[in-house]
Amino acid sequence: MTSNNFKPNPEHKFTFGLWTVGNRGRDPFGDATRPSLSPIKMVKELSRLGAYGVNLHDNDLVRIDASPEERNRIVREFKQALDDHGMKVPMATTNLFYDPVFKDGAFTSNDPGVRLYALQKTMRSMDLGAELGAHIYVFWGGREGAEVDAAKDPREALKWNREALNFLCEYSMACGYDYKFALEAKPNEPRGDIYLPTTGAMLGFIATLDHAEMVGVNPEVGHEQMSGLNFYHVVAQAIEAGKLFHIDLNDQKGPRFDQDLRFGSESIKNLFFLVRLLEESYDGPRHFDAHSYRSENEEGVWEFAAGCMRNYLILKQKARQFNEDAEIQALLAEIHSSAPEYSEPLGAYSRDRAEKIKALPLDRTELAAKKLPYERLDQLTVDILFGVR
Ligand code: GLT
Ligand code: MN
Ligand code: MN
Repeated sequence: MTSNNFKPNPEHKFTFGLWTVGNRGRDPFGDATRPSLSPIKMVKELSRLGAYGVNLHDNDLVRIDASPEERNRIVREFKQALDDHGMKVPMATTNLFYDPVFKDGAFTSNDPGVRLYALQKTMRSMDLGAELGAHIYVFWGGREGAEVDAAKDPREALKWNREALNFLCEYSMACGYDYKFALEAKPNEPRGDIYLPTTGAMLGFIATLDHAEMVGVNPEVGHEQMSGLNFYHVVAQAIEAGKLFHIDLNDQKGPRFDQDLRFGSESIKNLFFLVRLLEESYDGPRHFDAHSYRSENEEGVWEFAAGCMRNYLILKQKARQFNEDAEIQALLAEIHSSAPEYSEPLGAYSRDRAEKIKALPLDRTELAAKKLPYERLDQLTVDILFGVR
């Protein structure tokens, strides 16, 4: 199989954050290892590689202290670059974590002045995203957490967070922006603990919002793995709930600090099932929220970006192979088979149905004796992933 089989094009809807390919390799222990790239250059290079678009925080494009004139000039030039290279901005978000003002939270800061500033910054950033054509708005509350639980009541923090999101849903509708909000969870880092630490917690919280229908989730591979969770299961639940509004694809070496590694570089089997699931039941952008190793120069950054897309397309091809494999399909049919009298759907409760179930001659020894050839099934999956089948 030649590499041409895995050539990305805009129909694949691959997107990258400006902060991802723009990552300069800084970490808490070391400074930048590569020079900064302009947003226009990133648009150009990503388009050349076959991406569909770029996503951004307000300050990835417009620095926090920019004058209105400067802001307008930057936006005009950026829009021109998007047009020139046929690139979209499907998602926008707010940087509510970098500036010192957010040192103890944005929407959940103890200080009402900071909470208002966070709201003001978000509304302005939503204006910017709408101007660039975004319809998905991500909320990653990196500073919405605590180290010192004596200082903040988490119930208060949740209420403040809810009030802010309710307000912003109304703002979006009043402006005719047509945004879908996507909430992104992370268990910790940069805070000792971040509130609403998993996508499951986010789903519970969303149900308490005034406009729950406008709000879904933006799960990130590494963030759920930091909590020791199975990302495939996380995403399946979000899809089943009709709440997968966006996705952050990357990779991670186990439950440690957030690594944002190249998609498909580590968790190959789990991401294989993920891609198979996304291809079956998710239509939105495939966004890579990852960055190149700190040891790379600019050339390595484009290698990294191409690698994310390539790995996705390889896994997509493997998913097709899995679905078309006669032996695998026969095994699945065997695994899912059961006596016809037990195969009708459970259906809604009725007294009659309950009585019938209670009277069934279910023999647990017979049920337990059913053969489950999972070893063979899993080995065939591994053979496919290893490329020997
Ligand atoms: C930041 C974070 C990501 C979020 C981005 C959106 S910013 O890089 O690590 O996981 O998705 O705010
Ligand atoms: Mn993310
Ligand atoms: Mn991350």
